[in-house]
Formats: sequence, C-alpha cells, structure tokens
Amino acid sequence: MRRAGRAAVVTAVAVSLSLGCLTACSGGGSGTGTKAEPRSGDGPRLRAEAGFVPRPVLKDLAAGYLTVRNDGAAADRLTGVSTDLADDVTLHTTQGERMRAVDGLDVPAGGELSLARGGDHLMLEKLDRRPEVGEKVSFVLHFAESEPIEVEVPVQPTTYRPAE
Ligand SMILES: [Cu+2]
Repeated sequence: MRRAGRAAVVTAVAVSLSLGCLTACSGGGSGTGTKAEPRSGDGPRLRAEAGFVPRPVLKDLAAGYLTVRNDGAAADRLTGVSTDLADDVTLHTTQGERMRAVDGLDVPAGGELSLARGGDHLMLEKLDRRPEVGEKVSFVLHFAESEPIEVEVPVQPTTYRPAE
C-alpha cells in the first residue's frame, strides 16, 4: 500500500508539471503573437527559417520545405505539422528513390533539420485548394520538447529550386 501511495504522488507531480507547461504555452499565445522566449538556456532553442511550397500539379498532393534551426544545447524532434491548406500533413524521408512516412524528424542540438527536395520533406494530402504562386501557406510545427512554432512560407512555381 505504501509503495502504491508513493507511485501516486510521483504521478501527481508529473501531471502538475505538464499542466504547468500547458498553462505556460497557452499564456504565451495571448501576447503579441510572436514566438515565446525559451524557458531556459539548456533546452532546445528552435526557429523556423524560410521555406516554400512548390505549386502542386494536382489538388491532392503537395510538398513542403523549410529549415528548423536549433541554437540550444539539447536536441528536439519535429513530431507533427498542421496547416489549413491540407487535411493531412505527414513527415516524409527519402531513401533512394522512395519516400517513406516517419513519425518524427530530429533537430540536433546546435544544428538544423533541413527539409529539402530529394530529402526529408512535408507531404500535404487532401488539399483544400490548389494554391497560387505567391500565396502564403502557414504551418504549425509541433515538437517533442519545444512549444509549437508557426511559420508562413510562400508558394513558388512548381519547378522552383532555392539558390544555395
Ligand atoms: Cu513525400
């Protein structure tokens, strides 16, 4: 019985910690709408950098590319993405000629996750519409550790490649 009691206390602490995080997250959204400051120096510190969506050829499938930089001391992991353009967004990796869905993509400490043609990318399915070149698509990136990041990327011509 004692043992069970202690386990229950540990669980309660874990729950209150995660509730604290939830409160902090939703509190952060009521400010100016810019991204929240990192909570401490030892965690991941992420920012999303300009990406793009090539104008899809069909209405049912599009790709998304962007870079997530991590200036923090801990790694994080992109675990999901949402957008109002499409019902489904999956994370894809490319192996040889084949794409494969994965449940997360690592953002290394002091490094970056680069989503680019021929490599890891976002796969958008069941689009609401076929977006025009110049239109902005907004993504919300969800991470294992960090708060979600919202990023807007432009629609580029279908065969566009960024200059490197
Ligand atoms: Cu794909």
